[in-house]
Amino acid sequence: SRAEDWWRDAVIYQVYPRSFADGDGDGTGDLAGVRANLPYLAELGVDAVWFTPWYLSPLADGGYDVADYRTIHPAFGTIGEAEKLISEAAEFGIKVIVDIVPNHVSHQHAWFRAALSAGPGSPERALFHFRPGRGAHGELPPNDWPSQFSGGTWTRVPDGEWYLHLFAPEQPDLNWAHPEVRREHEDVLRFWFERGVAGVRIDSAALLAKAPELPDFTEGVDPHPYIDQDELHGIYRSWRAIADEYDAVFVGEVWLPDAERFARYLRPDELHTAFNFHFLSCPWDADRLRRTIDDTLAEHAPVNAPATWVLCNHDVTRTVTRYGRADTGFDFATKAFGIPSDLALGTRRARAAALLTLALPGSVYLYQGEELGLPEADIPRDRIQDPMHFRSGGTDPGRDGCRVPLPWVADAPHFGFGSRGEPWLPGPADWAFYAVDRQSAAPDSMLTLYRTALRLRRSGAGFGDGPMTWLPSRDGVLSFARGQGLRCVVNLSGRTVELPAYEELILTSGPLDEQGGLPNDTAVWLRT
Ligand code: TEU
Repeated sequence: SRAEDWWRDAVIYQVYPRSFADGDGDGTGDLAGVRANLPYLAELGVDAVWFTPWYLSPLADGGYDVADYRTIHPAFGTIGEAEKLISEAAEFGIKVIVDIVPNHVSHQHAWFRAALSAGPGSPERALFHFRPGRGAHGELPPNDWPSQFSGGTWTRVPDGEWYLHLFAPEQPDLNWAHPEVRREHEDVLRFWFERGVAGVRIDSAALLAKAPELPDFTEGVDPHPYIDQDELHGIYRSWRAIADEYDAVFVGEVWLPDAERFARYLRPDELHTAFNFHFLSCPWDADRLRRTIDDTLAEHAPVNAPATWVLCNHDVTRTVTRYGRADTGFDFATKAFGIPSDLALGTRRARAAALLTLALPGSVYLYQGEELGLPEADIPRDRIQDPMHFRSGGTDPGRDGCRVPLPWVADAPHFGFGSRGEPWLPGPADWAFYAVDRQSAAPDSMLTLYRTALRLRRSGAGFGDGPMTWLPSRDGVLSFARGQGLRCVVNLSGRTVELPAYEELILTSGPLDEQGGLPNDTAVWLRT
């Protein structure tokens, strides 16, 4: 592959700026905190950093409610500081990816405020989906669309009209049939490409276009009125032309169960890559993992797009907690309080999963704290901030448990996060064990495992993009070969298994037994 195709086998680290590091001590993570820790990211060995939204926002949905794309949230920093960060990161060989949320804006965005005051029938309202209600007095929502969060998708304004929001009411959906919406987003892309970003993550990428009449949704409706509309491809083709001018890449949050429909976005004139959510939601089971890996590679091969491997992000239960549960798969619908998890078991599996994902062909996304093996945190109910919690009527804990401040220093207030007072979201009091300084010094820590694995991967050892071949193995064991005699073996069989003959033992996720056998829930990298 061409040298500039860095993204085909990149390891990309997701920063949730609010919780990464608090540089100015005000309780909220910020760009100063990221800049101060660029050496940490460089030592970890990542190729790029993806920042979840860092723009001006009332933070009704953690910044996925953008009030102005050309302003950094003042709690995080300034545009000047973002520019500095981008160039300082480049000095460490780290690229920057920003997050664009084209489906909706904040209700505080200038466009929506203007639409509210301009009233029904105005050109300002045409940028959104405003409609009269149904029922004798317009008291019923204009259609029956289900929300991506719990609760309805329509909110009524004082003059009687309703507006559409697939997510929270603070996130009005834009009307992508409007040329001004397209023009503005093309400008926003250029704004960030001009500032040196190497790529853009596209939020909710398959949701922006809506069937023009906003027809009712009924179970099994085909085509779906707002997922995966054909118009999207024209939008992304015009975006791609802009990205190509700057050699920038896209990663789409394209959550589609159908492999063929998914692959239609991954084209030389559309998106370079998209997140692989099948892998993220796959249970810890050898057959299921193998099938998911095969399906993923099969759907990417015809379009020559690299696969992406994701175990975790800011929306889902932390990996070690999920893998320590009886049900290790991830289902958006079954989040609840108090699901028991065996963290020792989950950690063992997460370590094995790290070696598995980093050995697969394609790019890998790491979510901040994954390299520390952080579990999902319990947030006291009165401190929960995620709208998903409130919109579920309080039954769903929401996503804050994976968004707490990172622990940096074991023996410092708030584990060295940097806040002088209380951080915006409380972290567990017993996380000294997970702190970066403790883990840096410990040869058997999760951080050391990630640092070692990423260094090996970067050294051109033979992992990254390129073919993989499954090797014969016992039931419950995943064994595959990569270039240069590399082999990855993952044992999920429930008992210790013998390793195949090898020349060099490169890395193990846990100690082998006395006879050199591979214990259950561990993985190795070998050279044969
Ligand atoms: O998520 C889109 C999406 O489909 C998720 O809402 C998912 O269904 C949900 O988070 C279940 O956990 C993106 C962002 O990643 C998410 O943080 C935002 O809340 C959402 O868009 C709205 O912008």
